[in-house]
Amino acid sequence: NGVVHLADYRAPAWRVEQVELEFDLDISATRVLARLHLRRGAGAAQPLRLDGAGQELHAIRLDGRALEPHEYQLDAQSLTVFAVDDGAVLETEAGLAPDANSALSGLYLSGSAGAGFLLTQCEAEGFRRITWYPDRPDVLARFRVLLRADRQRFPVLLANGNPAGSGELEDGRHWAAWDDPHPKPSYLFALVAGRLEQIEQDYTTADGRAVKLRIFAEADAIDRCGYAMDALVRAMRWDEQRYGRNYDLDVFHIVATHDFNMGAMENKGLNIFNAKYLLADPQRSSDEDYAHVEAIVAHEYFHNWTGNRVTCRDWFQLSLKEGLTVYREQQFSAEMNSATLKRIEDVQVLRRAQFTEDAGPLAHAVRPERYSAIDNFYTATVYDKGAELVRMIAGRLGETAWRRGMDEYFRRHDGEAATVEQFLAALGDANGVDLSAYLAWYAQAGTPQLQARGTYDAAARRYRLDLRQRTAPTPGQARKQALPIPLRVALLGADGRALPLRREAGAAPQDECVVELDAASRCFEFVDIDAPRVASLLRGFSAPVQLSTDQGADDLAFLLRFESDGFNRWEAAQQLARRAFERVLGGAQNVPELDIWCDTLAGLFDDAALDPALLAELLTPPELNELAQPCTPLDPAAVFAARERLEQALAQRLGAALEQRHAALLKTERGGLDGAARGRRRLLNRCLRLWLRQDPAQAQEIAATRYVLAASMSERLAALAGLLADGAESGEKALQDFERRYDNDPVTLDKWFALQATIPRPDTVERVAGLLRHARFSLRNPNRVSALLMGFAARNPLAFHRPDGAGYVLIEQALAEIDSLNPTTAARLATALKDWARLEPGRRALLQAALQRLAAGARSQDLADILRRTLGD
Ligand code: HT7
Ligand code: ZN
Repeated sequence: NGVVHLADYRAPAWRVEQVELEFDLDISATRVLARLHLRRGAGAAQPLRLDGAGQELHAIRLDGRALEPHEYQLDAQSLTVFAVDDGAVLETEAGLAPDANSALSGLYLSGSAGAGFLLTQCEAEGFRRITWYPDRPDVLARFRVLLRADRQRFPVLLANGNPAGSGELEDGRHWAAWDDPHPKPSYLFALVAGRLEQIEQDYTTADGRAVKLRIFAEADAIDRCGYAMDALVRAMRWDEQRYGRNYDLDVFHIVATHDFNMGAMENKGLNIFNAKYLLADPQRSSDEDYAHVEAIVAHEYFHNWTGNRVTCRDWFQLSLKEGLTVYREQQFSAEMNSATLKRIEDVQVLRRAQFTEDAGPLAHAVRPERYSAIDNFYTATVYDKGAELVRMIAGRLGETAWRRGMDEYFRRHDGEAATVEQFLAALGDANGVDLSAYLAWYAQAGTPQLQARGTYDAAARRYRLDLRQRTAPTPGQARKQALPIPLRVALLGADGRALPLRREAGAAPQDECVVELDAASRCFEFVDIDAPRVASLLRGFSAPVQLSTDQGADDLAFLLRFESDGFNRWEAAQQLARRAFERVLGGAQNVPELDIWCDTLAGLFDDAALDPALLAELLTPPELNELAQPCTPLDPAAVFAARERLEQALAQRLGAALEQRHAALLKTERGGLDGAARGRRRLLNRCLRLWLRQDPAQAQEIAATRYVLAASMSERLAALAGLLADGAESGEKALQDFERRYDNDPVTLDKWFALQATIPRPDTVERVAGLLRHARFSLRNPNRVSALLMGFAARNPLAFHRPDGAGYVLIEQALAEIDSLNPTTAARLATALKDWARLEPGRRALLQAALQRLAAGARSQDLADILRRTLGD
């Protein structure tokens, strides 16, 4: 049935010591010669079974002798050779058609046949679409690669490792050889061939290696690669300083493509990037784009140690490299910018993507126990919850012990394929700590609900904190166990200052304590406490849980005013907004929580000491899909209307101050890329959005001007989005202008598609249907699909869930088509339909019917897997 189980893992029966690959590259007919130097692996002698799909076998030789048909067996997914000796050399010759590869896995064409270039994507199982091979991460081999191609058409020929020669051939062809000294699994293989420009920078590692850093892109994009180079250099230094990790080849190459299934890929020495996450320039990129480029360049670079030097034993261990690398990337970004804002953003991503995943039919453990399509497990759970687990463990150890543990992990497993158990063992052993209790976090799906109750005994001067955890059942996991939950706690006094905390009399006082809940419930006591006003719990979001407390709206308002932990200050605003939202949604006319939320924010609005970026975040209630999460049955239009009432109330409460602050910010220097300028832009944009609600006529006029005179893309986008949400005439004119300006630039034009897809109006369905026919739109391109269709289905509940089901039909039809082109992209888009069962009956029936029709016709295993799990079959 194609299901792979963690419990069935067996060490490979055959290993590959070395592999030589020769490519004769051509857009429509590439030849691949593979020479595998084989070694018997674990277990009794078994035939050699290699993975392989979608290619033609032209020749097969064992130790130089052509094999007879009865000596091997070829089917659609494998090649089995029956009698192979230890140390044998197997040669195969394959034929591929890169231009016919619309799945973008294996060897494929980016761009047009006339002008595009060839490249590969092998994670997770793309290498088997290039040649027959034991395509599993625990087979590590040394790769030598020879590329041959027409010089005019393919002047640049790149592969992993160090350059090992190049030269001319007859008939205008040339060759380049590459040698990677570091044994690696096949998923890290890459080649790139085509007409590309490059920028270059010299780098010397802390241990003295001279490295050429190069970024390659097509001619019209190369002048937008400078920021990525800058981020790369900073990431390399940071990994040396924070983790003692040096780069280990003579070159480090990055290539940008417009045709890519994910964000980027960490192939050894040859990272490949979705252009969206590599290109940046002040005119065309928003602040968010810059942050993405910095984070993703760093992420892929950090994989060189967490992923490449130490890789995964099997795909169940995916979070071993992804969770750990996301955590390292988050640390890096926090240190480059504001740590508080970074933490807020990380938690926003977690709540919007992972908590919703954990609460629905696609919930799975960070280390799942089975899969039928591994590409469907590159999820928020594996990445973002995985990073939270690493953060908890790092926090549990403390900074010095964390570094000691990581050093030990690299020392033990460099050059190996490891497991989560080995990771925890290395971290624990290095510090004499047993971390095995954290394994349960990797095995158990679902977000723990943590209940906290505080009581103060004034006579005994004791504060008692009662904690209780519970995790609701998830598909296939009915029973849940208690998890270790570290909780950072402070008690604030009436003046807002942290009270000295002691767990026992005579102990040294601390401003903050970490208590670890290691059972279903427990109580913790603090002694010698004087007059606590409020507890600040789960500071910095110290564990990925949903916290509920007995604190009232006044307590939250107090935290919002006085809490010194920036994250928890923001969290108090979020909780207040959430409570107001719940009352509004329940139909209440008089909502004290709403008044408290607005009044407290109004009190902070003019606080000159408050970071403008943080203020902008404080002024923003949780997103629709976060608010919608607890609602069953779910009426997306009602959720939208209730959130609108919050925004409206806040805008009215702030009144004329919005226009004034907006005007004041306009007079400041806002062009730069530094944190202060970015913060001012963030607040400027938030003020404009609220002002549009408070005084639409005047604010629309200003927004239209701001669109034209914008000092940056962030301002331009905010002005345009505001106008479009309001349905302003000037918004349509600005849209036309945007299209004209960026018609030739796919990365920027995707913003235009996404902006329209997310206009919160019912008739956006017809707009999106029209855009599907736009000359620049193509279902073959994952970025276009993500901008227009994912934007619509995942970020526009009002239009997507239109009661007549037109939004569902639109996505259903597109999905059926994408499924036959690119299964990974189809499966990802289908995850936007996962919440059907929570909808109110009318919408639920319509969406369920669309899902059932799709499931009946699904062609790919990827889409079929998502639909089957979504429908609960
Ligand atoms: N490790 C990379 C994963 C990836 C991928 C997975 C499935 C299909 C296509 C893909 N492209 C890249 C990305 C990362 O660094 O996390
Ligand atoms: Zn990664």
